[in-house]
Amino acid sequence: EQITTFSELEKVIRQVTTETRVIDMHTHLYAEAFNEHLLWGIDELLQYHYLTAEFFRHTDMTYDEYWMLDNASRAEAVWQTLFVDRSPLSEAASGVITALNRLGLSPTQYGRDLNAYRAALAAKSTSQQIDDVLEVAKIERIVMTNDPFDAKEREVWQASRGKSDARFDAALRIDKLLLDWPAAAQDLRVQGYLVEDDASAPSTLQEVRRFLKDWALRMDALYLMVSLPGDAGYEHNKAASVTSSSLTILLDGAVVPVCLELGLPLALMIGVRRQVNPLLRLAGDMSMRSDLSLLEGIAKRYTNLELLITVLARENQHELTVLSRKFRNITLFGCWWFLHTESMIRELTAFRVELLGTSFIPQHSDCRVLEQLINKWDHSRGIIADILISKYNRLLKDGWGITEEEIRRDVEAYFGGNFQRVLDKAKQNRQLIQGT
Ligand code: REL
Ligand code: ZN
Repeated sequence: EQITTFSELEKVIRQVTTETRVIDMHTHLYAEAFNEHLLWGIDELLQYHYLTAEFFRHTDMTYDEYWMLDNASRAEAVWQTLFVDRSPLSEAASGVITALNRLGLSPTQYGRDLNAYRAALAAKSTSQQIDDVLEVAKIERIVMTNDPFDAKEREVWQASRGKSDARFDAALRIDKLLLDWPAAAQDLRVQGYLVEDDASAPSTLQEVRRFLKDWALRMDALYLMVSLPGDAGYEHNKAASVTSSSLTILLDGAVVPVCLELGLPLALMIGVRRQVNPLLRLAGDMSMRSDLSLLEGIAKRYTNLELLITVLARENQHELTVLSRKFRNITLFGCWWFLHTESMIRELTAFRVELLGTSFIPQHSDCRVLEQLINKWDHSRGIIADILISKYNRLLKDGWGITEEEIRRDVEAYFGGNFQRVLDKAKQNRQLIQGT
C-alpha cells in the first residue's frame, strides 16, 4: 500500500496534518482553575496585543484614552478600526476571522456586527468553550506559562488546583529570577527563602535551588523557561577571577543544576527587546538580533542538559538551524511571535526540514486567548502540509514509495513526539547523573 501518485500523496498529507493531535509546547493559556488568567471569547480576541499594536497605527486615540476604556469598549474600538473601516488582512486580524468561522460563527451569517458574535458566544461556559476549541483545533495537550512570581497564580497552586485538568501541563517560568535579580531576591524572601542580594553567596544559591525545586515539583513542570534579550550576557568562558553577572551565576549555580537534578529541559526564547514603546504595554515589545554564542556556550558546557530553543530575529534563524546540527541537546522549536506569519512559517519550516529532517518541533502557538488555538494551528498545519508535500514528492519521484503509516509517524513526531522525546531524554540524563 505504498503511495505512488502525487494526488494520492497530497491527499494523505493534507489529511494527516489536519487530523494529527498536537501537543502545544508553549502557550499563555491556562486551565479553568486559573480563573481570569484564562482569556477567551471575542472581546479578548480583539484585545490581543498583536492587534493593539495594529490598531494604534490607524487610530487618532491617545494611548491613555484607549487604556482608560473598559474591555468591551476597547474591543469595539479595535473591531471598528481593523475589521469594519478596513479589511482584516494581517496575520493577527485574519486569524480572528478563521477562529470565528471554524467555531461555527460564519462571517457570512454574522457579518460585521460585533454584537452578533458576542450574543452567539454569550451562552457558552468556560469549560464548554475549552472542550469545543480543543476539539476543533485538534489539540491534545497544552503547556501553560506558570510564573511563581505571580501572586494570583501562586494561590491556585497552593490550593492544589493547578493540575486539575490533565490537558494542561505546567512550565516553570523564571524570567524575573534571571533578569531582575535584586527584585526577585526580595520576592523570594517574602516566600520564605533565605537569599541575600549577592546571588553568588553559596547559601543564596542553595535557597534559589530550593525555590526552583519546590515550584517545579508543585507544578509538576515539564521544563523551566526564560525569554532573554538578544544580548543577555552569559559568560561561559570567563576567567574565574572576574565577577560574573547575576544571570551567569544563577544559571550555572541554580537553574542548570535544578534542571539536571530533576531531569527537566531548559527552554530559552532568545531575542526579545522588551518595552521599546512602554505606552503600548504588552504590545510594546520588539525583536532583536541575538548573539548565539550564549547558546553555544551552554550547549557545549552542559551536554546532559536538554535545551528547547527558539529565537525571535529572522536574521538568527539560519545560524540557529545550523547550530542545532552541532549539538544534539539543542531542539529548535516554533516560529515565535513576529515569525508566526504565513510567509515566515513557510520559509523557516522549509529550511529547517532541509537541514534537520524530522529532528525539530515545527510549531508552538504562543496563544494568549483560547480560540487562537484554532487559527494559529489551522494556518500552521496548512503551511507545514504544503512543505511536506513538496519534500515527500521528491522522494516519490525517485522511486522511494511512501506509506500512509510512514507519513503519520513523521507528522506525529513533528506535532508532539519530538517534544516528548526531549522530555524523556532529560529524564534519562537525570538517571545518568544519579547513577540509578
Ligand atoms: O513568552 C514570551 O516571552 C512571549 O511569547 C510573550 O512575551 C509575548 O508577549 C507573546 O504574546 C508572543 O507571542
Ligand atoms: Zn510566549
